[in-house]
Amino acid sequence: MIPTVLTIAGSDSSGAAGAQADLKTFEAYGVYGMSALTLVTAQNSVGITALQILPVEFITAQIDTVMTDIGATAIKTGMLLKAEVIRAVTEKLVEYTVTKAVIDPVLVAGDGRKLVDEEAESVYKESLFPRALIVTPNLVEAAILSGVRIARSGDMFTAAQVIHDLGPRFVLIKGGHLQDTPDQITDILYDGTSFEEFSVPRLQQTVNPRGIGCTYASAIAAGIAHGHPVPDAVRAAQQYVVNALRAAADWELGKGRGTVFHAFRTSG
Ligand code: PXL
Repeated sequence: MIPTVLTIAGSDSSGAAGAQADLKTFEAYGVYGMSALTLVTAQNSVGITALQILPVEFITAQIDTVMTDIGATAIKTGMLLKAEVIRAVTEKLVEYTVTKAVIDPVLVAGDGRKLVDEEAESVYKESLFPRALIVTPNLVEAAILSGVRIARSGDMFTAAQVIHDLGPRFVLIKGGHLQDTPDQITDILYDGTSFEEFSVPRLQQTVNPRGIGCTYASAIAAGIAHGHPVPDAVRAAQQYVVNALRAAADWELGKGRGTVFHAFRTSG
């Protein structure tokens, strides 16, 4: 049987981030991808010009309709934005006894601007995180969620411990925004007992590309759906993102920021 993965995320009309990035990643990973959209953006390589949040009943209707028929080996969440949506998604994870949930806590936009209010932050921490197999904050999100100021790599360990105490089985903090290692990026994974570090070279040619957070979390979800242990899925996903970035390094799509080529594995 082919593993099935459901993303609960926003739509990016430009195909770089959100549900589009997730579905492309699932396809590249050889899993069957499905989507429950939380919001729709009018977006291009330069930015978002309009955003429409879908009613919570419509979001849960999408989840119910696929879960009661096809089901999902794993679930990944992206932009949920509103407390009531995060609450509803939590209820669905419980209702369908989802054990493989990858929660990408999208709290800030690519430019670091905060997207969610304090209530949404609390619901993430108190309700959704305890149901997560893994949460995948970037550095800015990890600082918000833990209250730890992250100035150097050592601070990532402290933040990971604080976030792990909220209840997820694994915490992955992505170190890409940390500038103390100019030539490499180190992400850290914590399971409540030990830390594992995953390092890759920092690619210089890619200026602030779009969709890598979504792609990374989706690749982890796909790896987990294939039955791989979380640390193996993280290592493979990190390498997948690097390869997908390299494959799109000389693309000229639009006037703004770059993206990744999800299907590099299958391209000729
Ligand atoms: O990368 C975060 C993200 C997630 N989901 C959607 C987005 C973005 C960033 O622009 O548009 C729909």
